[in-house]
Amino acid sequence: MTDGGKINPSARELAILHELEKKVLWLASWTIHHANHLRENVDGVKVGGHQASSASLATIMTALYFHALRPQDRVAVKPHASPIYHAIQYLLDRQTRQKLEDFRGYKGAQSYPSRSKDTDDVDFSTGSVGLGVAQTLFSSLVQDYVRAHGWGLERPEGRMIALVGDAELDEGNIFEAILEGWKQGLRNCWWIIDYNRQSLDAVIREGLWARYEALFQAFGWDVVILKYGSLLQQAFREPGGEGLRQWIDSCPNQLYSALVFQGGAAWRRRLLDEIGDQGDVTRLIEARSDEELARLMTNLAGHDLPSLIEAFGKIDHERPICFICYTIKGFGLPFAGHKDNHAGLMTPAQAESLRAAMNIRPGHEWDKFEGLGIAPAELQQFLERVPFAAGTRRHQAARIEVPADLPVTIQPVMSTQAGFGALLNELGRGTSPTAARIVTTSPDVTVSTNLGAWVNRRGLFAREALADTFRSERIPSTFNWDFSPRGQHIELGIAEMNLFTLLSALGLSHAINGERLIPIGTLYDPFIQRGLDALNYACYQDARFILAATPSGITLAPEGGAHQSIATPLIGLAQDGLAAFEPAFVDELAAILVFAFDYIQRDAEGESSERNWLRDEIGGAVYLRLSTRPIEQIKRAMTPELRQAIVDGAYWQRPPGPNCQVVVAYTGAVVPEAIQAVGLMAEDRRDVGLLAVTSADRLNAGWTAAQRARERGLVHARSHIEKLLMDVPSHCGIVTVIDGHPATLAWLGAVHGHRVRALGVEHFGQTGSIPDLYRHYGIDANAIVAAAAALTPGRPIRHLKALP
Ligand SMILES: Cc1ncc(C[n+]2csc(CCOP(=O)(O)OP(=O)(O)O)c2C)c(N)n1
Ligand SMILES: [Mg+2]
Repeated sequence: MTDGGKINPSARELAILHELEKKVLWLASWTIHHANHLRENVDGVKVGGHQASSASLATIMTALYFHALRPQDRVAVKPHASPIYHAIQYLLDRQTRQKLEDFRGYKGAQSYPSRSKDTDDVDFSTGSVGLGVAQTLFSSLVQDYVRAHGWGLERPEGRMIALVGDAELDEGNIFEAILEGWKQGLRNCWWIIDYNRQSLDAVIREGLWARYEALFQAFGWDVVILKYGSLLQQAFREPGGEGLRQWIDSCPNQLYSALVFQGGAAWRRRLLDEIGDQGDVTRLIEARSDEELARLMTNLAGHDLPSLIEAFGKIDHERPICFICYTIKGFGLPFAGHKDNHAGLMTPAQAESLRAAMNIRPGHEWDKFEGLGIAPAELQQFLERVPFAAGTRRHQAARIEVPADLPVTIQPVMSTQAGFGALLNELGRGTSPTAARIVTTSPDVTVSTNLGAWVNRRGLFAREALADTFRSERIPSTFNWDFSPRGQHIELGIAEMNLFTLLSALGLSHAINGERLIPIGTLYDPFIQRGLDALNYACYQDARFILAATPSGITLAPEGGAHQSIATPLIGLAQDGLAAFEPAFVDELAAILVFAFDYIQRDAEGESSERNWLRDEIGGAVYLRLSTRPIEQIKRAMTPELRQAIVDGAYWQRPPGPNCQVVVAYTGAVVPEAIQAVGLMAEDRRDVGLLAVTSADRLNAGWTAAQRARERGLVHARSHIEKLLMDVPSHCGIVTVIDGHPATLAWLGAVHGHRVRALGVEHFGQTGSIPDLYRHYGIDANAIVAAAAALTPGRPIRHLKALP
């Protein structure tokens, strides 16, 4: 049986679908028109890009949502088709009239479908073109992962569907995803290309469809080209029809678009000019009025419900499919086909003529069944039985029990990256629920980010088992590279965009598959920027994952500037939905990881905690910025207070005395320099304090939130950093130091008005040893001492010159 919907709906069902198609186009157009012309528009900003672009998908989305889709299917809708999506949800009683009226306004339906901000069950957010498309592919892989592990088998398998703008395919991340999909045996994924041959600026290149066809086929996809609607197909069967077909096939995109815009009389002139034969072809043309001719010539399959329904219904396999659907941008609207129509808006007069054509009485624009030729009761009954709308779509998944502590043997000298590997190795050894739900992934840097030991224990994931030939041939190798459906590591090719899109899919599994995963992705810290938009996208969708980025900063000194990261701490600070940590010691990392396992599972609505003013109950994703630099570890007991302070973002490694003149605040791998500098200053500056900052991000967020709370009248609100710095005398200076951009910690001075000198890295590194580079960029002990000397009055600090 096919599950793409019945191929042949009854004539009555088809008639209803035709009415809904009209209604969807009307509601979407009115929503946009309303936002532009009718709602008070204080800033004068007009809606761009929605009207023509939405019309292009009205028929395809009608065929899908009201007929072909099932509740288990998940869809990424092309960004500018948002009004169509919201209109469909409105008809299905899942969207309110108020939100349509407020489209693009405060708390209204979102301009681009948003999983986190819209209330009408958006499956995947879109907006930054290309990302939602790739998201469907990775969501299919995650569905396979979940099922291969024996979870969620009681639920039917869904299809992951993307409605793709043709110009979206210019985005490279889509091609990275296609290649990865092929490697991973992609199934159950449909990409429906809205082939309107227009982008934002222009009409697209001729013959792109042929490149797409070859490309998708090369990666194992089925390609279905939907070009002619049923009216055109009938006309081709008439005498002279073949001549018409040949003319259409060789007509340049630009000309076709221009004729669509000009209408019936222009079609007639052009066709008669070019293929008129005083015989069959001429008769075929002349048998139609201008209006009929325009209707015929714009009857592309993407606007033809019977063709679409048949094509979707016919699919009886699970291989990935690319449908190339010919459409007309702005179909059914006055500027259909015009190359400048991307931001085209209907004038009030045009809206009135559309209203007349749709039989909508003034004052009844939002009525669901206004102007339709079928009785409301019958339409309502149909809508109530729409398969897509039956059943739960957004799932819940129970919390996975997480350990209270992570035992690990800490070597006397160890890097945080090695500590991360050791912690996962320990987890991999056990049988805890956490270990069972962890899924790791990495873009070809599994071994070099220390995931090797974990992968050796838990294996690689593939739907088909594949043994490691080196192992079966008994060739010694440190790593066991066996693939199986039970494996818990997804090895990706080198594409950070894919890493983040996969993390986004894994991190939404609880809601999409009803099965919670604990995703951990590793990559080199500098390459976060390579996939940054996808990371931002994952966070915007509220996906939950742990990111271990290592190595970081110029600590990877001999590798040179191309492998060093400067800006990532600021990304950690600024990225919404991502709690960033940069531990210096392995025991701190263990405490943070315990927190992270829980934090990524939280989803309570709630007020900020009065302890740290962070929105901790809401949860989010976690970013760990780690390092390969071996650091002498401190032997200490992990008390509950210390654990809490590490998670809150900072603690005193050496508390400042009452007469403190200098505080050194450090983050991460520069801890030896900070400790050394404090030791050197001890004789010449009183009561020097050493502040360990484990999360500039959380400290900063808590501080901002506490200030806001005070401004709203909660006078007692105090953030963690305010409490920590409370007793530091006002004459004291703070030297901050990080292997990353100095702005990350520079704000610490503003908390209580202390003078600050912020040390860090601002320029591309070069090759060298760590001491070379730390000296060069002024983040070594000498530089810290010099900064402290300049910042605080007192006698010259004696060791300053003595340092190498
Ligand atoms: C990453 C990114 N770059 C640029 C844009 C701006 N933009 C929005 S839509 C669009 C063109 C879309 O053309 P197409 O995908 O063919 O959709 P159509 O409007 O034709 O349906 C562009 C450039 C964006 N949204 N995202
Ligand atoms: Mg287009």
